Amino acid sequence: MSDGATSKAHSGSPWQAVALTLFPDMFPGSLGQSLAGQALEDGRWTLETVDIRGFARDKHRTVDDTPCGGGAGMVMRPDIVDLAIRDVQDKTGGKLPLIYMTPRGRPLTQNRVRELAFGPGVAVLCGRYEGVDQRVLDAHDVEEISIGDYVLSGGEVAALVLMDACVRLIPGVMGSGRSHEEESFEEGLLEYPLYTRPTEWQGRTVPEVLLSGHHGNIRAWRREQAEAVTKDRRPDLWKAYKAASE
Ligand code: 6GU
Repeated sequence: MSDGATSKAHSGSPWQAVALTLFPDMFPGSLGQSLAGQALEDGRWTLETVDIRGFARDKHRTVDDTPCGGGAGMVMRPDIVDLAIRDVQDKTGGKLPLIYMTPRGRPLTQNRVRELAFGPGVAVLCGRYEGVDQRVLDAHDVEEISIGDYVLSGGEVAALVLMDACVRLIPGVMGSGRSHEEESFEEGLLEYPLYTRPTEWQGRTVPEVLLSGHHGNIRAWRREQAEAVTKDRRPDLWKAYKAASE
């Protein structure tokens, strides 16, 4: 592949990910492996970390303090986080959307992933402790995103999730796999079940239709299966799908 590798949307400069974190060694983590890792090596996207602790100036390099009003845990200081954000903005020309990973954020969706993947990249602030002082989030108009209704020990793993979801959409990263259009969520349905050889395994067979070679029947069967599993497991998605198809 030569030319199609770089889309117009990326206009020459590769998709850029920046993580602002107290644990830079957690990157690239899983993104250094497999297709994302190969694409990183190939220069289809870039990843930089900014160590927030590098902006602490006291001798103990303090980045947090106790919550105003009391309560458990510690809060990341606005002045330190602000310096890290300004450093990223200086280095990137301020063109990257700034995202803070937090369970308080709006839920991440494939639609938002697609928008971010086709933009210049992302700068992702990873919180530790109880979180970040709200004033620095307000001052920089930060977008707060959650990856689900459970609590992680910090934003780094969530940032890896967000970046993974984006990077796989960058042209050339997924190789010669199937188009994104037919996969889960792109149509608002969960995926149909998958089978491969052997056609009989421990007395379990592959659904006959998948071995029939009749592509119309296969498509119809997969659609039925996708609808059934979505209806059963995700009434929220099912409702939206029904509303959209009316
Ligand atoms: Cl984005 N961050 C953290 N720290 N915990 C989470 C989360 C994000 N999404 C769900 N739990």
